[in-house]
Amino acid sequence: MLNIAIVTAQQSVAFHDSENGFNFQAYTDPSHNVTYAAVFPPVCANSTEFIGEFIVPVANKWVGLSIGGAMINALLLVAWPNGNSIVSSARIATDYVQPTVYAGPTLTTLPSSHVNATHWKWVFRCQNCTSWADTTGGSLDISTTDAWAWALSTVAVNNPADPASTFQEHTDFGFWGQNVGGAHDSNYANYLNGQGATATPTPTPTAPTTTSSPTSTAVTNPVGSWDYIVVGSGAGGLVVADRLSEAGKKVLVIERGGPSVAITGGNVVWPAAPNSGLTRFDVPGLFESEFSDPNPFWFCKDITFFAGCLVGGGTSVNGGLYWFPTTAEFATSNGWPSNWTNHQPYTAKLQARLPSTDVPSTDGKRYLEQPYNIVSQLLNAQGYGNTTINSNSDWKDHVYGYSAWNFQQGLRWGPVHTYLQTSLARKNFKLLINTQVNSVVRNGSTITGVLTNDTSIGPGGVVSLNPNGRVILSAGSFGTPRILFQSGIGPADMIQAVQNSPSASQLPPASQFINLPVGYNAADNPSINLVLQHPSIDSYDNWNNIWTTPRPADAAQFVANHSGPFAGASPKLNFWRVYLGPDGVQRYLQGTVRPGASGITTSLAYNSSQIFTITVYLSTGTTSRGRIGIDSTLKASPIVFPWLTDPNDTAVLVQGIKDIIANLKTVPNLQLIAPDNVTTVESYVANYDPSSMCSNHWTGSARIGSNSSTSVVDQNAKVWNTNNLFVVDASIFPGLPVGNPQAAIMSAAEQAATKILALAGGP
Ligand code: 6FA
Repeated sequence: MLNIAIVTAQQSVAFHDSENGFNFQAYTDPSHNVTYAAVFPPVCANSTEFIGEFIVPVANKWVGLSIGGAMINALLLVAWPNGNSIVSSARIATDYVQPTVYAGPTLTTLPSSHVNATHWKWVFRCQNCTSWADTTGGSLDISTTDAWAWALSTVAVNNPADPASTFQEHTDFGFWGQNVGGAHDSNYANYLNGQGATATPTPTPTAPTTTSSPTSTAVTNPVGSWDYIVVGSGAGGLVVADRLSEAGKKVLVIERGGPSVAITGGNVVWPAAPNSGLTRFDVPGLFESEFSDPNPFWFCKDITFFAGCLVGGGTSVNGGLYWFPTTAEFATSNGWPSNWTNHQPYTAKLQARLPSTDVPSTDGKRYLEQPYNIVSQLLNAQGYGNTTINSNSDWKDHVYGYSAWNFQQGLRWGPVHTYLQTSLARKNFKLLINTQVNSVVRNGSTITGVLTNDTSIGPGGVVSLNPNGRVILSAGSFGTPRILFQSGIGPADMIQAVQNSPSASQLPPASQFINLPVGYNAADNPSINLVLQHPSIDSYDNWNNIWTTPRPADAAQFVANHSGPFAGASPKLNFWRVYLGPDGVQRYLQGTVRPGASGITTSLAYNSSQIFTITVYLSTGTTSRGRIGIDSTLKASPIVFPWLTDPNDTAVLVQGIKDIIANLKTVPNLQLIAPDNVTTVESYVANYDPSSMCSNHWTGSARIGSNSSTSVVDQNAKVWNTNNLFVVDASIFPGLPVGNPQAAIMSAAEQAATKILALAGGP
């Protein structure tokens, strides 16, 4: 018997197919009991495909799906059984007549498809399926809930063996809302390899509703009770936890993920260096390999964008770019309260613990620097100066330099090798891994502990605070809002989503809900890739196969002494320029240059071994904002995309790109590949898939501010209307940093630790 989600509303819901292990958004039409399901790759994967599934009672002889929500001028997929196999085709109709076969998409039937006595099931990969070209053309908005339509017939097609078969008009049809925005899954590549997820993404409630008093859960708790519980071991969490434990406080860090770099017990060893103990996360040059692996367990599976779910959080998976913050990014004009603008002492503390380098290889040499040489010629002619990026942080106008990282000794270093190590050396500090915090336990405005998914660590999975203790959420821009929502803190529609989820029973009584704008003000740097070609470039095989079959000499060099191309990540040069937008607001344009490219759309021929990419970002001053939320499976996603929602941002980005490529012809043999020579910058930006503008630099979803209607935390990073709940991570940032944000987040965490320790009433 098939495990079919029974859906009665005209809206898709999360559906785990226990036969193949795929997690879908699915709709079951109640009159024919046909299920239509779809799952998409992570949004940032810049993909145009999805996996679909039809589960069909045999009475229905053919079934069709319109991902445009109508019969005409939309991509139609139609399938039927033929013996024990499924026959399918993509179609298009420009009128209410027989749809014709449409050549654009590539349909591949996946192995879990079958036909049996009661049902036929078609599981398929649909490539080149998010837009279509007919008389009008159309596309799917992958960020939201789209109108989809089904059609079916109880009359068989005329020639079942022929994918192009004609058939009679459908005997029934209908419509529903397909939640595409919530259907992006970081497990997608696994699904293509036939590996399903072992469970639904829905967190299993593990404890009863609890609004217990501070003393009721503390007695027998095996992990004890704590002065401070820090949730999340990323950029914010590790820094704040170290400073609190340094001050003698008893500190527990709870991290949902497992080990990362070798020093944390990570054992995903690079196949090219099997005896080295070096993991994927230790070797800086393996960064690009994270995005093509079929089993990226390091990315959170319940967030539709890339986010690190392992010890170190984003700092264990990121590109390592590391820029000490500017005065402008902590300015009141960027939304910070005035008591936060003096970031320098905290940045100095960070710098002392975690210095930067722009020569990461231990032999003191730079590698793969050809794109630096090309782009520096362009920028010099545009009046740019050259600097050591972190030697003069405030110089961020008409300036470029070698990429700076927080790598040391040729390895990924970050807060895991520094702050975490000093913390672990203290008896008053503990790191609990593979443990997820679902919510905080509270009596009204007083937090008494956290509710985890591990009942072995305390009664009902609860870990308690000591008297006057405090909880600090450092679970990141998606993770922190989700914990707040599950704790009854946030806008009504998000708490409603929790009420509709399996975690509903864990919410406090409605009388204790705290209405705050959690999830609003979300930001991420809009970014656009330019791809160029020059004969001097080594594209490094576009970073393909570096995990399985790296260039042998380079792998051997790295293993020998942590030197060579693998001692650095892919970026080679970064640049900045300030622009005044049409609205009079100052915005920073930032660029990152790296050998190689991926996902190129161009009409020009090119040599893939000679290409490089300039990614152009908007940073501090960007005014576009989105919203982060959850659905009833508690999956987190940007429910409103944050890129270029303000045309003033678009205008600056367009101008910035035009300026960068203005003098291309001054560098002999330099050629722009994407956009190609028939595409204007305006149309390149206008037609750029918004989801591909993602930079993984999310901020703002629990922003700091001066009142509880426009912000989530106060000037001490304490959640409004609570007594002892704090947020210290990227989510408190009111405006975007000047680019890659990890140094700014760690500086802010240094500052937050000082403020929290100084705040009266604590443990
Ligand atoms: N930032 C940079 O500055 N330079 C870069 O080169 C750079 N590159 C990337 C990048 O290539 C990728 C793919 C990603 C995902 C991010 C990049 N970033 C870069 C951004 C940077 O890493 C993030 O901005 C930064 O790490 C954010 O710091 P936060 O402290 O706000 O959050 P984290 O994601 O680091 O940590 C959250 C932790 O909480 C994770 O370990 C997570 O597993 C844990 N967590 C979440 N929910 C939890 C729960 N319910 N219970 C327990 N733990 C939880």
